[in-house]
Amino acid sequence: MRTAYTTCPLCEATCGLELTIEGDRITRVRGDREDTFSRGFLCPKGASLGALDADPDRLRTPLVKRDGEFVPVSWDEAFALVHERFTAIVAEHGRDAVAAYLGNPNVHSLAGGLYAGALRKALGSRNIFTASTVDQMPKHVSSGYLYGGIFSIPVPDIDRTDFLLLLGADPLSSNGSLWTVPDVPTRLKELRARGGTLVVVDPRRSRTAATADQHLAIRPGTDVFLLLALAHELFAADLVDLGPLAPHVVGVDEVRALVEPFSPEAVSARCGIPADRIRDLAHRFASARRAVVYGRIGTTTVEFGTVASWLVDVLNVLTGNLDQPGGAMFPLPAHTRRGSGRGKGFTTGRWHSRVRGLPEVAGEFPVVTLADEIETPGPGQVRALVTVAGNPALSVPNSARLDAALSTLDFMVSVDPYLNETTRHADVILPPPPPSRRAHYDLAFLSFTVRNVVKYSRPAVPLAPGELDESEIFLRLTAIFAGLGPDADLDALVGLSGPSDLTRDERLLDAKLRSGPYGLSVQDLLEHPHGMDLGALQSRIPEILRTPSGRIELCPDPIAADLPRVREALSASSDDLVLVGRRHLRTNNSWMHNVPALVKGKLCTLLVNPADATRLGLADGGAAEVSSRVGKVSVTVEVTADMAPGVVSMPHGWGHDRPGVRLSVAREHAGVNVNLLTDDLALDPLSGTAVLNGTHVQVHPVH
Ligand SMILES: Nc1nc2c(c(=O)[nH]1)N[C@H]1C(S)=C(S)[C@@H](COP(=O)(O)OP(=O)(O)OC[C@H]3O[C@@H](n4cnc5c(=O)[nH]c(N)nc54)[C@H](O)[C@@H]3O)O[C@H]1N2
Ligand SMILES: Nc1nc2c(c(=O)[nH]1)N[C@H]1C(S)=C(S)[C@@H](COP(=O)(O)OP(=O)(O)OC[C@H]3O[C@@H](n4cnc5c(=O)[nH]c(N)nc54)[C@H](O)[C@@H]3O)O[C@H]1N2
Ligand code: SF4
Ligand SMILES: [Mo]
Repeated sequence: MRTAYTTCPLCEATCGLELTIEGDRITRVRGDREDTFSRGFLCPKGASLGALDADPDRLRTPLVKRDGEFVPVSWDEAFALVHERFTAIVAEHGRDAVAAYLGNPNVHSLAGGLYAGALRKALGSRNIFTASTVDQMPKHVSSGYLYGGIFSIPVPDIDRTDFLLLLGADPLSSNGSLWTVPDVPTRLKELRARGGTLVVVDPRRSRTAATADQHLAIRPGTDVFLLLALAHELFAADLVDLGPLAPHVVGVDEVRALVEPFSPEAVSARCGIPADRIRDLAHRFASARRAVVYGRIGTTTVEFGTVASWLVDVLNVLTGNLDQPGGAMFPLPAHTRRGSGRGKGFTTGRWHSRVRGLPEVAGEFPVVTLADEIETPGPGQVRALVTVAGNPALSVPNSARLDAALSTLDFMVSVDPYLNETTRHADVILPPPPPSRRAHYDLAFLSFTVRNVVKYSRPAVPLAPGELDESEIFLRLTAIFAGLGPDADLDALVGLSGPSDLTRDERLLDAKLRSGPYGLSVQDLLEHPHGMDLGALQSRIPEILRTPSGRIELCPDPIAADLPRVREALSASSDDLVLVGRRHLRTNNSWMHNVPALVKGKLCTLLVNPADATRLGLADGGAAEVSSRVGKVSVTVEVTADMAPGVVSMPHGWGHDRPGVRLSVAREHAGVNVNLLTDDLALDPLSGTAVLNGTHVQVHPVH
């Protein structure tokens, strides 16, 4: 029996875990009380890491489909088949015929962080898709325009703020996103204890909204109008004060002109929030000593996701709260370099998708058009697909269509530990080892931490015979795609030579750390198993900027050009019933429903306001048929006053009853796939991001 320290890879909070290991098994998980950042916090998902690790349904060897049946094969056989089929398809149809879809867990693994870029590059295909376009791409685009870098996303300095305005986020359920904030419950309590204010804007009285000083039940998809009106009021009441940021910002007058038409009175009916409340919120926000606005899923996966994401930062800038303690700040991760304060800036649309002509954004296409590219014949048609850590058959709008399209592919390879709704379509499945058997360093989330921190852990348990580290899987695929074959020298592939005490991944990480702002090494990190605290966040403007002007470009042309569309939508009717999403503390998108402790109770239900339930004839616990332009589902109703009238809510990631899925627990708690209802034609044009909140639906009782 021994103890090992690691970081939880299951969500963005990056909690430190203390694992008890017996033999090769995790027998106990506790929050690491000595962790410099998470201070012992643990949620039910982290607590179930042992069960997840030992899940009997987890694949332990590669699988190859022969005559419709999956059979276990050796790694060499599996890679040889990928090599043969990939080479043949590229020779006949060209590189764009092979698409890739990279899913969410890639940002939680060192392998994904180190090698996903190389894999994309080696594929040489324009048909690159990721979960970003069903998630945070609007924030990347707005940061790209404002600051010149898509990863320059400021986070609320929660520990020092006096006023936190959250829109479309439920961190008490999600534990934070684009905001690495372990133990958010305590941090929110501390905010309130020091006299600070929490305001939550959400059509549902979420867990977070229920603890707030004020909850504004906004009409879905209309945060853009609320944010415009807040900016309007700041200008109208002369509350704009950029403070020390002033010399670093251009475009303030242009923003003033853009927001001019959107007075609180003009937007009030559309948002469902009285004008005096909007005005009052603007004044309280502006007068707080240190204040910050933050928006997440409810502001990104919506019709005006990029404009809303931009406005979040605009409000922080206009009130002098960007880059200031207690405001929205840019972390300085140990593995990155300081910037020069100037750069090339950001553009989209360097190329366009074949079928719908959608612009490339950050090197990828919107995943809502993946089915089009598979279904539509002609040069460049997608005939093969690589998925890594993704479950698009459940996570993408109009997923019935995508699911059907996946079954028509000539070849599909999936890197995934499960035979699930997506990987059942694969010809080859390459399973990575369980969490206890991998090294961990958060290349992605250390850019979003509420303090500058760093931590690295080696695998708690060595690889079992027959297991292959995910880094090795990535690199062998990369070598195949690069034309070097399945047996290429992987060290040479990443530019390493000679012996070392460190692993390949550690050597690459070590180089980044040594040239980073703190001059650290992997050895330093190994000596600090509970992490290193590198201090409170510091101001980074102008060094972090990479815009051509060397300033924050507050009024980017592409965003200004989208404002007429916003203005037009202001007068749209808002009487229809609309559907939004939600998350539960015990879920993780589509893939943790196979852990018995996590699927207890009612999770996949349709939340309906009591007045709507009466009007529609729906009974609590009864069944409802929900239909939209693209599909129809039957789901259990949960009547609750937490839901605003005119809005219904369903979580995503469910629907595990598909044939061939090898998830014995999840099958028993299958739930219903909400993305059978969301629309693949609805997207935010600036970022290509799907509209997952605000889908028009009809709801009828099923008797
Ligand atoms: N427990 C758990 N944690 C997770 C995940 C999970 O599946 N489960 N997933 C992880 C991932 S991938 C992500 S991206 C993050 C997301 O992190 P969050 O954004 O915090 O996620 P949600 O809990 O879905 O909160 C979104 C809230 O937006 C509200 N909402 C819906 N539409 C609108 C709207 O139009 N306007 C406004 N203002 N609000 C709206 C919903 O009611 C919901 O309460 O969570 C991560 N953490
Ligand atoms: N309607 C609606 N749809 C949504 C959302 C919503 O709010 N509403 N949220 C969207 C968001 S924010 C996101 S991020 C996406 C997520 O969408 P995806 O990334 O497509 O899907 P996940 O459900 O995260 O599934 C992750 C997959 O990775 C596998 N996996 C888990 N760990 C590992 C690992 O270590 N290595 C590898 N190789 N594979 C692993 C799992 O088995 C699973 O197949 O869903 C989106 N879809
Ligand atoms: S909050 Fe996130 S990181 Fe922390 S234990 Fe839970 S799932 Fe893991
Ligand atoms: Mo996400």
